[in-house]
Amino acid sequence: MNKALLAAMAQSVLDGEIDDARALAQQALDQGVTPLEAINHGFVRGLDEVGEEYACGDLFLPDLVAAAEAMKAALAVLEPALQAQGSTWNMLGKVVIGTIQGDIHDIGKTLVGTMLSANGFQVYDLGVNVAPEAFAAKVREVGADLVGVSALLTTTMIRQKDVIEALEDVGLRPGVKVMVGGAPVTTEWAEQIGADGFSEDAIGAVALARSLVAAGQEQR
Ligand code: B1M
Repeated sequence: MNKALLAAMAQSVLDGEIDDARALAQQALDQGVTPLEAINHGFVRGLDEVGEEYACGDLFLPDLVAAAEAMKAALAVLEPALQAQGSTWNMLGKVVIGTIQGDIHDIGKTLVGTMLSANGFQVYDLGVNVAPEAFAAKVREVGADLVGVSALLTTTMIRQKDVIEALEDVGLRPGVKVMVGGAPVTTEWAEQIGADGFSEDAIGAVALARSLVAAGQEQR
């Protein structure tokens, strides 16, 4: 793996340099670096550092915004390649995914959605700031097998529970499985709120989605 290239990717996010991030993403693809390597070992490291410096008070909100814009520029180049790497199309199940109400972080959620889609799931991405009732309505509309609820804030993860309640209120549980994720979310939290599973990253989310959907289909 090209360490200098990966370090430059992280730095482009840290500096909020959109053009650099885009060019480095393309350079990675040209050099045969896989999109996931570039994301996880390059660009995300920059975001993590921004997050740490923000928490210490060394960086401020505009820095977070600039870093996110650089990250998105890189993802715009890498996501089509990620999609193209997916296995041959085989509809494994329907997934409704979104970031919970009150939360506008969408980079991780979108990555999870892209990976699910690349691996054969039909994905309905509701975006960010999604009300629990909107998750339930979409599940009913499309006949989804699985709901994925992302949360990046300790103040919003508590609302993941409301999605489960919204599904129960309209009689869609336990037929529809619920997967939760996002930086503050843990296995213990998932168990506490009655979710069916938690994954800490996008690759794990694909494996989890496969097993949850298969279990749901067996139960029917
Ligand atoms: Co925000 N922010 N932010 N922010 N931000 C964090 C989360 C924070 C940890 C930074 C910090 O203080 N160190 C902190 C949260 C503290 C806490 O609650 N404990 C924080 C804060 C405080 C805030 C604001 C409140 C700041 C303010 O306004 N004062 C504000 C909140 C706005 C709101 O949502 N209401 C805010 C705003 C923003 C921006 C808009 C500027 C921007 C987001 C832009 C965007 O998403 N379009 C932003 C960013 C960029 C971050 C950090 C730096 C990076 C997040 C990110 O995209 N990571 C973040 C610090 C950090 O996490 N290092 C931070 C990369 C991404 C690939 O990882 O999202 O974790 P992640 O997703 C992973 C896994 O978690 C998992 O898979 C993904 C891929 O591996 N995963 C799932 C995610 N969802 C999943 C769903 C699944 C399964 C797995 O199943 C359904």
